[in-house]
Amino acid sequence: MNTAMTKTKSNVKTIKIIAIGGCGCNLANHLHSVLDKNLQLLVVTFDSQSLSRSKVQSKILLTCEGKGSGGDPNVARQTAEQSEELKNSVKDVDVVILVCGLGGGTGSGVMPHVAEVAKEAGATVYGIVITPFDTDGPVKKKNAQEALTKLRKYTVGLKVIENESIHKNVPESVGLLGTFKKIDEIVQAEVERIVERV
Ligand SMILES: Nc1nc2c(ncn2[C@@H]2O[C@H](COP(=O)(O)OP(=O)(O)OP(=O)(O)O)[C@@H](O)[C@H]2O)c(=O)[nH]1
Ligand SMILES: [Mg+2]
Repeated sequence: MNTAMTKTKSNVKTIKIIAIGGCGCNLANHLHSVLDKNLQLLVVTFDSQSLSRSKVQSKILLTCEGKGSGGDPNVARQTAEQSEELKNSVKDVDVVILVCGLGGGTGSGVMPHVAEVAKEAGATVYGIVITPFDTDGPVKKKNAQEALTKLRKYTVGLKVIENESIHKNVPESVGLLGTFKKIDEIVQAEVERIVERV
């Protein structure tokens, strides 16, 4: 291999987008349909139905004695910590972009763990997160806040998109689906911005 080729190869960064939990799976379906097919996309969740419906090819199913997280970030995190598949998924990746909705068990528990492991493995880690609606209640809000605090330690950039404020700013006629569509587009733009920059 000549020097020019070596140089070119070493400049190419491997980028992996990892979408976690129910919201992550939904966002990943949108990203799959719009992003450059060369970008690696992985979905991680406890819900086998969401995974089998997902158009994304790389999938990791987390299992905790056949149950889900029960909405508990600690249960989700402990399950994720035992997954060799998840640990291996961030090896030899230069840039990891993590995407999820915070507030439930899976996203709030698993994303900080993956961020930590990816950083330890040498990756530059970005996060894109959706925060709960007011109607999701105080437990989900607390889960989200705690996850955000952890994520700030492991990410070089953390984009926080608030379901509540986006919902307030879209016309009432578009409803919840319109809000989710708008958020899909914001997440897409953020991924594209990161990919362009690295
Ligand atoms: N914008 C948007 N927000 C979503 C979507 N699905 C869920 N959410 C929000 O994301 C947050 C987390 O929800 P989920 O992703 O369903 O939760 P999870 O991470 O799967 O956690 P558990 O199911 O409790 O293990 C909630 O606060 C929801 O309001 C979606 O498709 N789009
Ligand atoms: Mg879920």
